[in-house]
Amino acid sequence: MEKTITVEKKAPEKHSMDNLLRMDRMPHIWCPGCGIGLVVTAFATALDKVKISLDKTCVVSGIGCTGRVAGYVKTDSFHTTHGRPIAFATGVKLGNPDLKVAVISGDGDLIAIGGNHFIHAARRNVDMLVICVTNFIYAMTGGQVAPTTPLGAYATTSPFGCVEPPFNIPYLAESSGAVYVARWTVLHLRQLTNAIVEALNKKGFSLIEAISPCAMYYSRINKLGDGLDMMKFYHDNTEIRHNEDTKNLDIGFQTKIICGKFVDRERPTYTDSYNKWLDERE
Ligand SMILES: Cc1ncc(C[n+]2csc(CCOP(=O)(O)OP(=O)(O)O)c2C)c(N)n1
Repeated sequence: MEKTITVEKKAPEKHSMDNLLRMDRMPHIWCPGCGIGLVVTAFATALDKVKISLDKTCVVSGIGCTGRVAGYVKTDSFHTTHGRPIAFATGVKLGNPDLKVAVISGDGDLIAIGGNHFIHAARRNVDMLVICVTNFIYAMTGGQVAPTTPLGAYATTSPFGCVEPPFNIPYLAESSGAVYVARWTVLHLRQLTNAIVEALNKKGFSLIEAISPCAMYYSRINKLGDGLDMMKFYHDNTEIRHNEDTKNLDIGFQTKIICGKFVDRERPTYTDSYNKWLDERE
């Protein structure tokens, strides 16, 4: 007699972040050992903790590996042009001030081509959270030198080592007017998540720098091993110094990385100042 085998069809397992991430877009594009996924985890966990309605949240990214984040979060989101996420985010915030606006993008996108938008949004204190994923290189386009590449580090466009001094991003943010400034590596997932929670609860321009391995380009050309080796490096070479003067936060090639919360202050936001000005004219 012929045997009939019945296979029970199992419903696909629900992921714990199903309500926060667009699972239909998985698998994501990031390379093994890349840290951007950890930033997304920290951001999604923070969103869950602050209990802001996803309908009231908007994520904006530029172009680059990090720029892909906007496609994976289950909020309204914009994957904008290279260097312009802060300009788009400013428009979103002014168009609908009730929205919580977060920009998640790369160091090249935000600080090189988008550097002007960064300093002016901080100066105006536009109410938004900017998470800058610093991997020290232009990753998506093949490892060109970035405005964060440490002195002496190799990149495809600096085959003899980078001769340009890199930006100290927390110092740039503070001097431009940011009200909240912190830096964590992706190894510090809990602290990074807590910083995002704090910044989401804050009014004004907040900057969180997330130091993240690029195991494909930065590590390979500089012979730093794989993603795990970079995480071990963070483990052994980071120092937490809350309230450190941001002038002291330069990052050299494979030197100590100082993490912590450096700035937490109040200033009127752009919309506050604008509304006040309008009220006074009426
Ligand atoms: C106007 C414009 N110039 C250049 C590019 C090419 N480009 C795409 S991504 C990128 C660099 C991305 O680097 P970064 O922002 O550091 O992000 P990562 O890929 O490292 O996450 C560049 C130069 C582009 N898409 N548009």
